[in-house]
Formats: sequence, C-alpha cells, structure tokens
Amino acid sequence: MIWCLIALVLALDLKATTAETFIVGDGIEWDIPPLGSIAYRTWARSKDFELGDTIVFNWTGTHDVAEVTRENYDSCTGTDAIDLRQTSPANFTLTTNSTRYFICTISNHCDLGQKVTINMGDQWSSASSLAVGALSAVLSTIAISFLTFF
Ligand SMILES: *[C@@H]1O[C@H](CO)[C@@H](O)[C@H](O)[C@H]1NC(C)=O
Ligand SMILES: *[C@@H]1O[C@H](CO)[C@@H](O)[C@H](O)[C@H]1NC(C)=O
Ligand SMILES: *[C@@H]1O[C@H](CO)[C@@H](O)[C@H](O)[C@H]1NC(C)=O
Ligand SMILES: [Cu+2]
Repeated sequence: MIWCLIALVLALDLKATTAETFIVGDGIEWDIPPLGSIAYRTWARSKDFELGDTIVFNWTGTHDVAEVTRENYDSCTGTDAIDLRQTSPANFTLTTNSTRYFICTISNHCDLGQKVTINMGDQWSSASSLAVGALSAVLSTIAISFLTFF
C-alpha cells in the first residue's frame, strides 16, 4: 500500500518535471502541409508544451525555419527574423514563458501554411500541471503520514 503511494507520487513528480522533445508536425515533419496551416495548428493544439521542452524542426528538401514576431508571422515576413536556422534538424528549447512563432522563409511556403505557433500560456496545460502538482503534494503528505504512523 505504502509503496504503491510512493510509486504514484514519484510518477506524478516525473510527469510534472521531465522535459520532453517534440518533432514539429510528427509524421509530416516540417514541410508545406497538404491542406494548409490547419495541419500545424492542429498539431500544436494536441501538445502540452512546458518550460524546458524542446521542439525539433526536421526537414528534407528546400526549407528553413525562422523564429519571428507575431506581426511577421501573420504577414509571413521572413526578413528580420529573431533566429534563422538553415540546417535540419533545428532544435529550439522552450525557455521562456511566452508564445513563439515560427515560419519557413523559402518562397511562399509560409503562405501555403508552413508556419506554427507554440503556445506556452495554454490555460489547459497550466491548469493540468497545477492539478498534477497539487495531487502529488496531497499524496506526498498522505505517504509521509503513513511512514510516521507505522
Ligand atoms: C529527420 O528526418 C529524417 C528523414 O525523414 C529521419 O531519417 C530522421 O530520423 C529524422 N530525425 C528526427 C530527429 O526525427
Ligand atoms: C536535436 O534533436 C534531435 C532529436 O532529439 C537530436 O537527435 C539532435 O541531436 C538534436 N540536435 C542538436 C544540435 O541538439
Ligand atoms: C506565464 O505567463 C502567463 C501569462 O502572462 C502567466 O499568467 C503565468 O503565471 C506565467 N507562468 C510562469 C510559470 O511564469
Ligand atoms: Cu519551406
């Protein structure tokens, strides 16, 4: 019983703190998506990005990846990039608690949907890590009470 609780606490703490690596686009990787920008929008929404995670842009063929401002993201402006990477894979670690914008600057790829928003301030993900943290604190307390009791 007590060991089950301790194992559960450790598992929850691990889930709350382990940095993850995400391949942008999963199977389609970094390319002009067949149905436009919805592909990367859907991909990003399905992920729970946390501080310390790494996103990897992996591509073959003629592409690049630029981190840009929100304005340049919306208008697909590749000049004036915050950070331009021209070799694959390009890894970005999510070290700031802010929304980040990435586009491909080659030809009209961005207009065709090769752009992705990484949203860290996601309400669901903050709520869920808070919930995991609270649950794990409660369980730790229970586990410690058991240990002192027996
Ligand atoms: C990147 O893509 C290449 C070719 O599809 C593949 O061989 C490689 O394993 C991929 N790298 C990562 C980190 O996914
Ligand atoms: C980028 O991430 C991929 C996948 O985790 C890894 O294989 C590769 O070594 C990393 N490259 C750099 C320069 O960190
Ligand atoms: C991240 O930013 C959001 C919005 O600015 C803020 O509400 C939240 O407390 C911040 N979280 C951390 C861990 O800094
Ligand atoms: Cu491209």
